[in-house]
Formats: sequence, structure tokens, C-alpha cells
Amino acid sequence: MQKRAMAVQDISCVGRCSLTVALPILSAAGVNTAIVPTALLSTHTGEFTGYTHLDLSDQLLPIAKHLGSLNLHYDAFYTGYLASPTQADDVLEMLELLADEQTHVFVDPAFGDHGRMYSLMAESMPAQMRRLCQRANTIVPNLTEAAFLLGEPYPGDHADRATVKRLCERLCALGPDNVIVTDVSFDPEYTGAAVFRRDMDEPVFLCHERFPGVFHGTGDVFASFLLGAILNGLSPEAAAALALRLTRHSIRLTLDGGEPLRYGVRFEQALPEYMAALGLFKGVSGL
Ligand code: PXL
Repeated sequence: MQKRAMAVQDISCVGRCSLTVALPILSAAGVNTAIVPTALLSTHTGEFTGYTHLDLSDQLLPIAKHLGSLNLHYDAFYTGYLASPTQADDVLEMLELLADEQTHVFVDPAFGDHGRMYSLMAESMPAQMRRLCQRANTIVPNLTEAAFLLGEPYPGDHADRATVKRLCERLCALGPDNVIVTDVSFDPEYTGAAVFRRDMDEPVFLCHERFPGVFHGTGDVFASFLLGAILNGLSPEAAAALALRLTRHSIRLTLDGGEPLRYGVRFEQALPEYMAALGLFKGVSGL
């Protein structure tokens, strides 16, 4: 049976983040992906000024009520950037209407990075995102979001293993079975992710060399590669290793192409490798 996912995030017209990344990546993973936009922006809010921002809160429940009447099963319910803290309440209601016992609730808290909240984020966003994380099977905060979700100060760009382990354990205690923390770096030369499952004693740390620069949308690229791989049956550790490798590859391609970094990364060119890794690329002979 083909898997079906529901992705609830913003549409940023230009800048390769959130739904413009989640939809193609999940499609490449062979997942039938439905979307509900939380907001419509002309660009993402990092490294651009003058962007438009339309909050679509008033659409969320009417859309979910109609879709609920269709009685579709969603294998995954994937949430990301929200336009306002109160949208977390709407998303929790959407889960009541659209998710069932088998639905994998996958939450990317998407409210900050590098020790700061994104532009436009209200103070109460971490507390509201925490409520969504409590309902999740898997969460994918970066190190900033991990700390803020727990009401802790940002531990700095090079938090040590013991600190990251403690954050993972505390996040797991909120409810999710899998906690994958990105932007974990013990050394300025390397960056990566910590993967922690409820039944583990220690997180698995994955890393690769760090490239100079701020890469917008890479949290969304990583999370989408990760979810697509999980829906194809990979363990969280194997899925995170694949997602990290492909995110790194997308960054490398962007740097080699000399593109301005605010337009996001070239994840498109990593899709054939993704499909091959998932065993989905079988050529066109069957057409
Ligand atoms: O990539 C996270 C993200 C998603 N959506 C919007 C953003 C950001 C990060 O800045 O601004 C609108």
C-alpha cells in the first residue's frame, strides 16, 4: 500500500523551505502527500526583508473538518513552521480530526536557530510547540529549539555529549519515542545530529564536516528526508544517517554552484540518490 502523509507547514513562495521542500522530498520517497498551509509568505524570514506574511489560521479547522469527513488514513502527520503560537491549538484539533492510532506524528518545532528565535516568533511559541511535541512520536528540534522547548538557555554552539544526552532524555520524557536533535557539534570543524530512542541508554551521534555559512531550510530538508525514509521502513538511526548524508550533499552542491545562500539548498539534485538509497529507483523499463 502506498503511504499517505499530511504536511502542515507554511508555503514560502521563494527560498526553499517548509512545504516547497517537504512535498517534493516526500513525493520522491513514494509517499502520497497532502498539504495544509499554515501561512503564505513571499519568502522565508531569514536574510530577506519586506516579505509578506498571511496567517491562514482561520482555514485550518474548516479544511481539517472537510478532510476528516473523507475518512482517509494518514500514515504520518508532519508539522513544521506555524504562523502563531495559537496555531498549535488548531493543529492539536486537526490531529483529533485526521490522525488515528497508526498515524506517526512527526513534529519539527521550527521556531529558532543558532541560539535565537526566528523573526516574527512570539515569546510563547516554545511553550506551545512543547504541547505538540507531547503528542508526537518523533520530534526533530535543532539544538536551539531543544533547549527552548525545555525552558533552558541555549547551551552554546558546542554543547558537550553529556548536555546533549540530557536534553534528549528530557525531551523524550515529554512523550515522543524518538528525539533527533540537529546542529549538534562538539567541535567547530564538524556538525551533525543526535538520535535518541526511548529504549536507548546513549544517543547515537552522527556527524560530518561543517561547511562555512548559514544554510536556510536545511532543517526542513533534513526532517523531510528523515520522515520519508522512516515511512520506507528505515530505523530512526538509519533514516537520520541517510538524511544527514543527503543534506550535506545538497549543501555541497549549493556551494559548488555559487548560489546566494538565502535561496536554500539544492536538495533537488540529491533526489535521485535518495530514491536509489530507498530502493525506489528502478529505471523506466516498467513503463
Ligand atoms: O526553515 C524554517 C522556516 C520555515 N518557514 C519560514 C521561515 C523559516 C525559517 O526562517 O522563516 C517562513
